[in-house]
Amino acid sequence: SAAREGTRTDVLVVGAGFAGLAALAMLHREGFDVVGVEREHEVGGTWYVNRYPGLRCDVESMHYSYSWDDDLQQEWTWSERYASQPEILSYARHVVDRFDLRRDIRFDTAVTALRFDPVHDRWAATLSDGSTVDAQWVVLATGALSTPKPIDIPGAEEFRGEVLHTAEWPHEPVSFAGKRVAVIGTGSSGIQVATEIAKDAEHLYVLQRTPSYSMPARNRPLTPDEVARWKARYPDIREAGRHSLDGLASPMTGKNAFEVDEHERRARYEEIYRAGLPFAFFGVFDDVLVDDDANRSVEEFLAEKIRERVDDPALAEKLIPSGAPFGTRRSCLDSGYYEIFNQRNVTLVALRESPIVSITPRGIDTTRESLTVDAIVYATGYDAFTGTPTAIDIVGAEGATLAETWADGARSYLGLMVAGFPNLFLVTGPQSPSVLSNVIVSIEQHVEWITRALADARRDGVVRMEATRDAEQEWVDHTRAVAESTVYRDASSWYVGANVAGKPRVVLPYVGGVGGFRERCEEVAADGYRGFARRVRELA
Ligand code: NA7
Repeated sequence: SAAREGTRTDVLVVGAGFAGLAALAMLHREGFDVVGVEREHEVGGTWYVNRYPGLRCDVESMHYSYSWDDDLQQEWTWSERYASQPEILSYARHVVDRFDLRRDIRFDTAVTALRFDPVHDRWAATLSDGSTVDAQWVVLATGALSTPKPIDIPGAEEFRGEVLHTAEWPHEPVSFAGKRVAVIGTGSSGIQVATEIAKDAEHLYVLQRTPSYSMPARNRPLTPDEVARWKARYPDIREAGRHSLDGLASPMTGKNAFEVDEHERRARYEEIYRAGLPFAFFGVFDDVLVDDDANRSVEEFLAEKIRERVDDPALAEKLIPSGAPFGTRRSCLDSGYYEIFNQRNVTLVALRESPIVSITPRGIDTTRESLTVDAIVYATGYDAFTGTPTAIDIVGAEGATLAETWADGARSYLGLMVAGFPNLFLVTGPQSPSVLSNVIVSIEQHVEWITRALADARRDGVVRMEATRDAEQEWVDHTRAVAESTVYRDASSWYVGANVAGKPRVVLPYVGGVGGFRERCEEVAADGYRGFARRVRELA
């Protein structure tokens, strides 16, 4: 509409997922004028577009929720230990309504271009409906896993049956009863969706290139008592999470794996496994993510568990990961995944032994066989961290696009800003802990920091803020050094961009933990935003 053309605002927030909603709410509370833009029809981000059967979060629901408003956390009640997608989406809707954020958001609208105007120190945004927004600040709350990786299998467009992607699931229910189905991919999405499809499909082929470690979620309804106990301790639980390695404050022994005897080591692993807490393996011993032998002790434990769950020993071996250290590929939570391979209607297709040659009109040809299927479900993952921001035509202060700036690998200062792109903030950006933590804790920390930076800028008359090249380089070097000192040096997953052809290898998440990262961010802010150039408005 005409009224919308040329909107002027303090802050443009791109995306209305969990990061965008937090940004809208906190900036609002701080008195900023905010415009939110969301390409989908509803809030929720990944929890809106991902709606495949079996989808659950791998962080416990009591942790996977905002902590910045005590009334909110006290009044909302999760029904299950690990929330399903519909319940997480209801929570996002509840938040948007409770804080009256909906009227600030333009739905079904994408930001297609962002141009920085160095004369006025403002961003000009072009939206997909042709309108424009002129904003002093931009917050890219576009998610770390929000652009599916392009389908890179020859012949994919030839297939005449039903085609589904876990990240673009239809709104109408999909029935697999009586169908022959192929699921391609065995990351979190593939494992969850295959487990559900195995219940109805006439036949399910699980096409596995790289196996993941998975463990039972032990999901169950939460009892009113345990919810009440948890809520009573919420302030302490949240505070502990904020200063921990993983945002969850999973218990840590403070010892190295081989400082304890085998009996005790196993007992610890059993405890974590029985509790269904995948993140707890990372810090149970100080050296699990650092020392190869310590790491292998977790792998051996989990491999044994897989062997216990699969009847056919030869098949079990194919389902056990090898090659990349535990933790360098996302470990998964499942609700009966390995057991589906004991069913007669499920076949594992090990692509390491027989790679896909091409997709055909009727199915999938591997080097060994032709599979005829009615439906193909792609669970092939994302162009993580960089896919969504580089799809927007963003031109910074010196005329370079963000895509050009990141051509040799994504870089940022503290995951928050990119040198050359003043007044543009990222949430869960590259080199922030984000996906290696309870992402809600990371989101809150980033958004709180950004909100305070903007409030301080307003107070100080700062109109332009940007990361210096030196500070950015130092942070990139630091994050690389931290990664090199851990098993992440041997990662070959989307954590390092290895899943997308031609993507430069950079350790994308900061592996040093959320607590240390928070401290660093606090220090920087307290030290006059060290490493950021802040320019004060010139008075005429
Ligand atoms: P992931 O974890 O990236 O998994 C994608 C899977 O798809 C993985 O097993 C890939 O195997 C497989 N894949 C990708 N392309 C192909 C081709 N061409 N052929 C065969 N197999 C392929 O994505 P998810 O959606 O499961 O999970 C993403 C995150 O969302 C997850 O970590 C949670 O944080 C939530 P590969 O490893 O490349 O051999």
